[in-house]
Amino acid sequence: MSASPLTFYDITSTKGCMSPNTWKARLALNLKGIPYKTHWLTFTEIEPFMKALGAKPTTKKPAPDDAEDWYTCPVISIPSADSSMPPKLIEESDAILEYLDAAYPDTPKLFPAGTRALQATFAQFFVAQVLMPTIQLLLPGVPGILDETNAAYFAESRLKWYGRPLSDWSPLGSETREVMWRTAEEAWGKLAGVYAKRSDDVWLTGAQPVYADFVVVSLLAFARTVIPEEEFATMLKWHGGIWGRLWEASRPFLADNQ
Ligand SMILES: N[C@@H](CCC(=O)N[C@@H](CS)C(=O)NCC(=O)O)C(=O)O
Repeated sequence: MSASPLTFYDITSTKGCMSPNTWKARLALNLKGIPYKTHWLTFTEIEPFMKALGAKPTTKKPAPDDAEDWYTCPVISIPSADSSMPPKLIEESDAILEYLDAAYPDTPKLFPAGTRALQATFAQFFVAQVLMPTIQLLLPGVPGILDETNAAYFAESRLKWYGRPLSDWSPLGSETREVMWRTAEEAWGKLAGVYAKRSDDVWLTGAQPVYADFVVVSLLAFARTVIPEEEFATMLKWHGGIWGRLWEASRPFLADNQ
């Protein structure tokens, strides 16, 4: 491990950190109190920048661009103790969290011993049952927090990949959006049922948040940046205010000014 701070590559917006995947890694760095400095990139800067840095793509782009590599954030760069050696790069949010647990063993654990498989199962449940019914309310808000070039990139790429203009997905004030919110509330209700089984007041496994909690909090953090304030406030009141309490407990880890 090197003494100089690591560099955290994140996506910029008018609301600061916005991406749920970069939030997950940032929440982990903040929880662990690891010094880092953020290098902000716009969406259109990511691919050329990551290629020049020597970072690996994390996946292929969605169809019809699925022959092309997809360079994404977050990525972290850890300076080598020997300054003549290149920094170590870690791409992909889950890989970053696993690395941080291993490289900083004296900090709070995101994967306490024996929980990795169960937490992976939780994450799969969350994506299928909670994120999927919520995401169509969130993604249309992304262009509104980007500059003109990046708003156009985001809207055009998503139209190509998902087949419909983002502006048609869930227009503000529409009946469609109302119905989607009711479906999302039910989906988050299933998650509230899971959280109801924990013994601690807030986090899933005890006094500290773990990976699975940050999977949830990172989607809330994304939602806060891309939906109207009133909608976010309503989410926090659902299911007896459980998400509001989770959000409040997350505040110490939500800074994005490092
Ligand atoms: N599995 C990856 C996914 C990362 C990802 O999809 N990042 C998005 C932001 S949420 C991105 O960088 N997108 C670039 C683009 O849309 O061109 C991870 O967890 O890090």
